[in-house]
Amino acid sequence: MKREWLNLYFVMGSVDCNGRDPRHVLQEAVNGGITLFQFREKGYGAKVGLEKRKLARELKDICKGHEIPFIVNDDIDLAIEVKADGVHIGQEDTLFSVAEDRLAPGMIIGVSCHTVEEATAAVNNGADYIGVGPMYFTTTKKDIREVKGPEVIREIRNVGLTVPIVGIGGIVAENALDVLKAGADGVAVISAISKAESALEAAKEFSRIHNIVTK
Ligand code: TZP
Ligand code: ICP
Ligand code: MG
Repeated sequence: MKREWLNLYFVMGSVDCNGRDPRHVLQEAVNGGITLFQFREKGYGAKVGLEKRKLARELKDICKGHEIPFIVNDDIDLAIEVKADGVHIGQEDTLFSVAEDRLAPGMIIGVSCHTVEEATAAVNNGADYIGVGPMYFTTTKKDIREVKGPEVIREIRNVGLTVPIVGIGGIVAENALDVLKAGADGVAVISAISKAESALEAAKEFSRIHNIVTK
């Protein structure tokens, strides 16, 4: 996978969009410059079964025209069915080895990590990238671990791990630069884009911030 795909990673499901059409929100985010998308259909009121699959296909089609890889959160069956570009798994989700066995060769596997130990294990397993968080407090995910801030990413870099990393959790335009400066390749964001008055403007602002570190 390309490290640059992590520059601005938008994660979203229908319940994250303040009642707006998730297809519209994703299209705006795409126009605003997101570089990767994860379909995370979770929480109270989330779609299941056929409805979830239909939405996954529609969102994947939006990404396709813009060369934005489409990642599915946790649901390996769905990822295979819609021919997603990869999956994202948490520490409590499907085992890495099980996901790897079931997915087509070349599919991206991202893993949520909270500590240097988990990051080391994920790299040894062959993770393509890791998501580290929660960077800051968030109400988007109900079962979050302890908030440790960007320092965890610095620790992971300090033990010599070069794996592609995104920070996640409570990231907004005002703190994104701290996450990048700690050694992240990019930021993963839900509400700061999905619930923004304009997902387009929000995504543009995050892209602008990422450009500060690459220039
Ligand atoms: N994993 C750790 S924090 C989080 C996930 C999925 C939620 C991030 O959402 P937000 O709205 O960007 O804080
Ligand atoms: N990191 C990423 C990138 N996605 C997630 N869903 C998560 C951590 C929990
Ligand atoms: Mg980057």
